[in-house]
Amino acid sequence: MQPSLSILLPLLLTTSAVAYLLPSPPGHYNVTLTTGPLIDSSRKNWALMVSIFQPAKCASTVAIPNMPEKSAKYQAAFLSRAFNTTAWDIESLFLQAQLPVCEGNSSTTALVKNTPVLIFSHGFGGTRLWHNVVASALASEGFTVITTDHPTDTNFIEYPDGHEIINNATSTTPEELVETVKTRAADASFIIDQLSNATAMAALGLSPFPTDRVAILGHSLGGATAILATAQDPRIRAAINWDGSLWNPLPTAGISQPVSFVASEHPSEVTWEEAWPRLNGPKLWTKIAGLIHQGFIEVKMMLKASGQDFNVFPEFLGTIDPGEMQDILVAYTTEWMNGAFAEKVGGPLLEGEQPDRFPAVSVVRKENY
Ligand SMILES: *[C@@H]1O[C@H](CO)[C@@H](O)[C@H](O)[C@H]1NC(C)=O
Ligand SMILES: *[C@@H]1O[C@H](CO)[C@@H](O)[C@H](O)[C@H]1NC(C)=O
Ligand SMILES: *[C@@H]1O[C@H](CO)[C@@H](O)[C@H](O)[C@H]1NC(C)=O
Ligand SMILES: *[C@@H]1O[C@H](CO)[C@@H](O)[C@H](O)[C@H]1NC(C)=O
Ligand SMILES: CC(=O)N[C@H]1CO[C@H](CO)[C@@H](O)[C@@H]1O
Repeated sequence: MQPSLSILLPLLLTTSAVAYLLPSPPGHYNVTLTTGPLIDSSRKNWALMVSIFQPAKCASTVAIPNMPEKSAKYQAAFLSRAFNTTAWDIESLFLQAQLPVCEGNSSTTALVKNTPVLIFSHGFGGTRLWHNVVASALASEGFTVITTDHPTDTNFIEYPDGHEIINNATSTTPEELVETVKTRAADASFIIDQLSNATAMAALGLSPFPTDRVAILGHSLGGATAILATAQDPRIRAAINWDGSLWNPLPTAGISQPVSFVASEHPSEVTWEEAWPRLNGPKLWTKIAGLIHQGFIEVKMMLKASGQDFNVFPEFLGTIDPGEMQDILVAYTTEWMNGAFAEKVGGPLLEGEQPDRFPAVSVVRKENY
């Protein structure tokens, strides 16, 4: 049942005016964050804004804005429209969120070298900035996590030179989505090209990354992007799709890399059923109770971190505790990547031998490992 607005409003206004800290990454490492553009001159200077989360050991962390101010304001207005409410003080929620990171340039910060890489692709009309906390959590497990915008459809992109891209599309056709996913998959392959390019990395103040252990993860259309990119680019060694319908046909020969599908509570996914026989490697299809499609966006995590009731709007955000959701996503993603890179997908969690660890997770299908 939807809480009445008169109850909600005073609660939110009293608690959200001060800056608050998002959760520290839970893994073995602290995390540094580098943001900047990667520019593809072969595609008319197509410019991807990326956030690169790297595992590190550091003496102290600093709290930085979770999003630049203009982005925070845009996302707040965007989600107020999407959720059809003005009752929520979502602008303060977004503006006041702080992310704990190591100072990347500090002499007391030691980056972990030669880490595997995970590329993250957001949903249609979303932004990479909706997924900072989970990206940071995954990085703390020992991965370099790169979240990217896609100029095809990211709702708002703020570049360091001050220019912006606004994509305000509210609807699209299946044919357009097929083309969008193709461009997004090319974005992922371009990022992998750039990772080993010392010039491109130096422009971000980074050293090149090894690209022999790269995986891709995405939410919604980003999940479809992950699957197409994996079908096309053999450098990608594992794919994880968070609740994304597939729009593009898979190659007849299928996909050989390990593929994991993570479903929200919505009814059985027809395009996944069709794709399943073409997944030739280890494959796992899980479902998370209490999670709905938009629930992967970190709004509930922000509500919880700022001390507010996070069970507002269950119809938009689901009922699962955001901390529990993140623990599930991080554990399964970490195990899936480590198994893929070791060419030995398995272990108690992925074998379904730890049913009590995450009771919200059920295995729908599992094969080839
Ligand atoms: C948005 O909310 C208003 C008032 O609560 C309602 O009248 C309207 O139908 C809603 N619009 C949509 C698209 O749900
Ligand atoms: C470290 O980087 C931050 C921003 O990333 C900058 O404000 C600060 O001046 C830098 N410190 C040094 C010592 O370079
Ligand atoms: C985006 O679309 C919404 C509703 O369709 C409109 O209210 C809003 O002003 C638009 N924003 C921009 C920046 O064009
Ligand atoms: C490396 O990146 C730079 C800067 O983006 C670009 O000019 C150059 O063509 C790239 N080199 C290769 C081999 O892709
Ligand atoms: C695992 C790790 O390095 N944790 C450190 C992260 O940073 C804080 C300081 O802000 C340390 O207290 C932790 O030990």
